[in-house]
Amino acid sequence: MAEINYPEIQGKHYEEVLNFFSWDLSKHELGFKEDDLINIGEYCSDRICRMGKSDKLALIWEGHKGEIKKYTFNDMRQLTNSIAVFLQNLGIQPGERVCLFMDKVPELYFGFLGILKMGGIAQPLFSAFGSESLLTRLEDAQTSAIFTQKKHLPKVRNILEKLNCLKHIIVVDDDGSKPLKEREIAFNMDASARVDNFEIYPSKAETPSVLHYTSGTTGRPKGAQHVHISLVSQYITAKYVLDLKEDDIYWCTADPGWVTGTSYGIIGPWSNGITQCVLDAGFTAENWYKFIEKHKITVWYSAPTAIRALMKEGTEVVKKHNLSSLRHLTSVGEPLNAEAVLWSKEAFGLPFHDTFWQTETGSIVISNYPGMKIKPGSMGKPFPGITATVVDLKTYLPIERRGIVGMIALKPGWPSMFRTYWNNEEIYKGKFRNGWYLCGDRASIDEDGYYWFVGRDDDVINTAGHLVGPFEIESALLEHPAIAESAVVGKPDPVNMEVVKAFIALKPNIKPDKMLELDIMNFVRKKLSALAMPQEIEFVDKLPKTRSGKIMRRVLRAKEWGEEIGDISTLEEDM
Ligand code: 6R9
Repeated sequence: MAEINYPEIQGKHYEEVLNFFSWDLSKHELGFKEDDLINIGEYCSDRICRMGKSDKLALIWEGHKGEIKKYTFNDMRQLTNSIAVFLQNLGIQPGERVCLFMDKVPELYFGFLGILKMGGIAQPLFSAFGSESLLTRLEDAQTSAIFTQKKHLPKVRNILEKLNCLKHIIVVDDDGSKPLKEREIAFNMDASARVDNFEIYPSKAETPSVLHYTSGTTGRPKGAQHVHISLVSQYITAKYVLDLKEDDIYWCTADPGWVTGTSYGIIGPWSNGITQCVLDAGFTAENWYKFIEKHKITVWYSAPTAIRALMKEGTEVVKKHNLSSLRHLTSVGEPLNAEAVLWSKEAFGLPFHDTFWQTETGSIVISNYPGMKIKPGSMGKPFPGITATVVDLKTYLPIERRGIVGMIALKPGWPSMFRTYWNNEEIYKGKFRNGWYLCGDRASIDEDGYYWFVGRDDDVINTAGHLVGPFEIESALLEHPAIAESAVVGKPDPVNMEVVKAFIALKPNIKPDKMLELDIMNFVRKKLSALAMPQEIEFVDKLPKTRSGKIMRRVLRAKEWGEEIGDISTLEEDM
């Protein structure tokens, strides 16, 4: 085959790239040929070392006490091997699910790659999840092993009885002070024997890699299943949308419990051989600016919630720090308000570039490409390898006229598209119409081809950039002894975009009061997570329902948002 001469596209104009882009460009850059083996763990560590970057820093990690750890690509290569060997010695087989349930410690990042190197399926879960959230997802995936820290161990122990599948609980920070229990085993990564040579699992393009749980409107959370070839998308979008270059110091603020933290907090930057920083500490504007200044961060990937929180603190605190290292800012997770873009230009001298994608898409699909004219408030245009449109809400046909709101739809076929929902082929199939994958979001496209986000097409709540399903919260609420019925909706919030609001009907003879309200809030926080906890509770006598008995969340939501209630012909009776 003749060698194709691919042009360099970094820094090129969007329209120009659109004309010649193909996914083969990414494969070509990665040296990947059809039918080759491809293992994300290998591509992110061994391959980078082979390129002569063994001594380059892969990870600069800072903990909440200000402690710093640094690892080169060679350290990472060896330590991910050590983890892979450790899992093999436990008897974990390729294809088994191994969960990562930790704060943003180095073991989380290297554990992810180690699991992939031995052929396991990595299942990252947010460490703030409570026992119930954890149980649902481990049960569904029939997870064999879990990496965790001492502080999260009680939440795992709580549900162990119900989880026969879970054979190994690997504690990464055990100091021997308290004896471990049944099925628990200690693993100290930094002290582990470094493994220089490991026979990496011969995964192919379609071998399952990552299982990311995401919330839906009804039913249990769904596990979006990804495969190793996803790297082709994550690599090239990290390079051309996040604009990562050899000498960059990159910071992705997302937790790998969510897809941004894996696609662009692990795979994207490291497959490009880029140094990245991780801050495992709570948010304050001061802390964040200090972090950027100290590590001379150049490219920053964050979220509107965080940006709005920074805006609240004002520009005075920005001026106290030298943030001149920053050169490219990007955002994901929720609509990025025009004000936030304008503010960031004022505060940092750089606009945030909005990017749109989902757990299911695995990589950025719509974005403000570097160099593209930014229209503040718009998500930008489809990435060159992505065919996108908006379709009519009823016919699912592309809307030709510009400016009309429809559902965002994508032509399947890009490498990082999810392959199914774990155990749920039915719901997976339901996401496609007329050959289009439906994102579940509404938008319009303007005359210049820019996409403008309108809202979600379902009842899923987007709080601080994290999706929470009303069903999971309602189910937890029903377990509270005082509650007869509940409906959960998103309520507008200036910083988090939405917060969870619960409408609750109590059991007969139970009177609402402040104590009960707090008790209910805590009940959900412990069971699920702080994100899922209702920030507001409204006690009602009964909930609006359809004649067939379905709760009409739409009606409650419209009230919260001051919107038209819409068609209520199926409402049981007048409210
Ligand atoms: C990566 C990620 C996906 C949902 C998505 C949409 C919302 C993401 C957005 C955005 C407006 C943006 N969303 N990016 N809404 N503008 N730039 O967030 O994945 O957790 O699966 O959420 O988030 O509603 O459908 P995930």
